[in-house]
Amino acid sequence: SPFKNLINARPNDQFFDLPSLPMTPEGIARSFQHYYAYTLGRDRDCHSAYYPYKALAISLRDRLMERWKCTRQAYDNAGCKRAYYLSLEFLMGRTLSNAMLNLGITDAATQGLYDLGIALEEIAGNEPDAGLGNGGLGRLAACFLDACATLQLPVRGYGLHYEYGMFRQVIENGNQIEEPDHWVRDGNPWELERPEFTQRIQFGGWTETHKDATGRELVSWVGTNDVLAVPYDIPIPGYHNNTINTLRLWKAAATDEFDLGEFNSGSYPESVARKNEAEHITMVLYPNDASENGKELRLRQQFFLASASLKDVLRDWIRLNGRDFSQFAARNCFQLNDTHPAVSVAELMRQLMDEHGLEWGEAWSITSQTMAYTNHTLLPEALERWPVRLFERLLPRILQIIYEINARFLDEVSTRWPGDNDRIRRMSLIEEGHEPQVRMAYLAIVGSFSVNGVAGLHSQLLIEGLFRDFYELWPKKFNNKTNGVTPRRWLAMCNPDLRELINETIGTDWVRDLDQLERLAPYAEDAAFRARWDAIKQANKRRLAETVEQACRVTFPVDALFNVQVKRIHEYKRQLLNVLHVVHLYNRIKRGDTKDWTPRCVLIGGKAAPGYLMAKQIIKLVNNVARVINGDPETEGLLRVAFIPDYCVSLMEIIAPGTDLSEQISTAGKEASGTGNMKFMMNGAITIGTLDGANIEIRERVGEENFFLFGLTAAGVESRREHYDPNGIIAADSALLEVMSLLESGHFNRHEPGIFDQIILSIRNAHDPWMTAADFRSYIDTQALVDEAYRDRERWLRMSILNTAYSGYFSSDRTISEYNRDIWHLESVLPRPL
Ligand code: T68
Repeated sequence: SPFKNLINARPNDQFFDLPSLPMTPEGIARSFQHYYAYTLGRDRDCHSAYYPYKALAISLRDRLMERWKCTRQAYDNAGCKRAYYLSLEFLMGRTLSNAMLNLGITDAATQGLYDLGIALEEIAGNEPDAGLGNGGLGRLAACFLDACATLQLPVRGYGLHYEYGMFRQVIENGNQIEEPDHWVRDGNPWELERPEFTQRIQFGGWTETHKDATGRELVSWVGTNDVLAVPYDIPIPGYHNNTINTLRLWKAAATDEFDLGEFNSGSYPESVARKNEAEHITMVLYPNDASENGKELRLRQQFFLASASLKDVLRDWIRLNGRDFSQFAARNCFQLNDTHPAVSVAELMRQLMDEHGLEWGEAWSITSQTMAYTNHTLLPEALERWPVRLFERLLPRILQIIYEINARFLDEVSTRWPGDNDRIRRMSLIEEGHEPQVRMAYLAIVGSFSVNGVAGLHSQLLIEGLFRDFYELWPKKFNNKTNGVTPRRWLAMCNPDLRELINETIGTDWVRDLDQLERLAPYAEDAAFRARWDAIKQANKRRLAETVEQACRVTFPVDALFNVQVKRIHEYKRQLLNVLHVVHLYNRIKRGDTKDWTPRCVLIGGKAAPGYLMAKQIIKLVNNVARVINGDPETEGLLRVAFIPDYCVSLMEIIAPGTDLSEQISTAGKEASGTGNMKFMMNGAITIGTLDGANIEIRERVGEENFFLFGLTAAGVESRREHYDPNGIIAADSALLEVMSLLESGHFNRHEPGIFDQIILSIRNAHDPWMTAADFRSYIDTQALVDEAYRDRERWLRMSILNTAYSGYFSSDRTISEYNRDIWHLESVLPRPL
């Protein structure tokens, strides 16, 4: 595989020697002391733990800077092809520990600080998460950047510098409260402001057409309200290889032009206050993970990212190559992370034609050979459509171009299928109707040379369903790229004890060649190895139990089965099914049916979109069920339930290593891939899951005997819909009937009558799209098999070891090398010291 070549082509394992910035304990301690005292101006009287964090962060940043510059220069000198990952979200989490790991100075820094009487772990916990994403899609972008840098690929991320990231979730009386996350309030040592690369972005106005000397029609977009885009660069270090790639985040700023009329009429303060409007564009991340809200500000964000990033790339092209664009398509590629940046298709056309003088044909050939689109969902409510009217007002020139793309595209369709008007209506970029809308997914498909899904089943369902017409027209455009996660953060960094055991057993190369974990498989049969594996899992469970105790005031005994479901709260992910099982276990305890009982601790966490009422009620239900169960003396030593507030990247770093059983229980056909499933697997958790998303591939790799499968298949779900009878199912299954009766009796909402009525109705609804009742029996029977397996300690440990051993495929290095092999066609470039 080309992946192997990329790894073998990476000879400079030695870090550059930068004598003024030693990577030794003494060198790091000296930097640390210097920044603490002289840059931050703190001394021993300062008790805030934030400043030691900041002093260490700046010390590390120094050691990134020179390598960062060398990487940039190496790319420029190589004149290589480059790719750009365009995403409205990058869920980076914390940077410090990851930077230390990738720079190979974790031990030196730990020692250097220790010599000053400081514990590194205490410092690292003071870094706020960079929560510039909702969930899987945003975190995938972050894992991809890590893999690109590790594979030394010239890839730059482009995103938005939100002032407020994903809201902080607080639980009050069992309800979710959202609090703003002003993550940069105390400054961000990891970003470098680059005002010299500021771009000017247009909004509003109108278009004017005129002819040049040769009689060619030129369009200008005039009368616009412009906003400045100021870039902030964040370094992305590769693993032990001197490469530092860049994530460039754009922040909106007002121009210094004031409305003259207002200025002269004495409204100076009002005129200055108008600056706010411009700066609002990057104020806040939209917290919806699976539905479009259609807000104008969101479209502004999308265009702002597209326009600024494309201008930046074209400016760079001209700097290095002059105004000849003939080789542009051969040397650039834009990967669109879902349709959120899809307006890039029309904006690149506009810049090439209106700003750089290319003809339509040349511009289209460049655009359609450089854009590639990744789809992350099949849920219809998540598919973006923007009202034509909004485009007309906000982006009039872009709308013209979309119309022209559509006209030419529909010509192609009617040539291929003459007279098939129904097909033309279905495939049009414009959905007609009372309020005509632009279909962003179709714009992305028409404008791209590659369209991919994120797991095998998902990619298959895309071409059979949602994108079927387009697949018939262009079958070769469509491909699959099964997701992956970075083993640096999600194993080597978050599970240091396991890392050391693996290093001792199979050496250290696995960190960038994760397939090597397979060499652990034979050790599943080694009792001494299993004992060490067990001890590490126990220690990680202790750490997780402490976190749960602190956050939820619930005690998790570490010998119990730790059963975890953490992810955004959504009906299709079926946290509700998990709760039904918990209530079923509670029923069994109350009934005295506790022979051969396996003690269980159930942990659920995740955020609900603020406007998603059903998801918020599910959170409330989990909390109420937890309160009743934990407060009932009969459950002591048998069952514990907790909802952990404010699930985020840094929490997952504690949760994944301490989990025994990973819940991946979405309705089959609905979860595009899942990536949490991969993080749990890497850390030796066993999955209970449906045949959905990447679960299917996980099960294929680890073997069916090491995976707990249950539930309907995607095809089964669809064929079941017509004659789905949840009330019949409930009546015929005494376990489910008892669970429903307990819920319906108000046992979990004694003083809050009616609050769970909607949830109960949804389960009993014959049109329940998520078919919770249909999978209940299979789910609880499979959970019983889990209980049995867990009681056989040695069997469980074998399964755990094999899950880690066969998780290599789910490295984002594998995913990225496939993107590169099939879509980007980049070569690795190695930086050299100057
Ligand atoms: C997720 N999507 C998929 N969307 O649900 C998950 N959506 O199966 C997959 O593993 C992951 O993407 C990575 O491919 C999301 O996370 C969003 O967050 C989102 C955000 C804004 C608008 C729509």
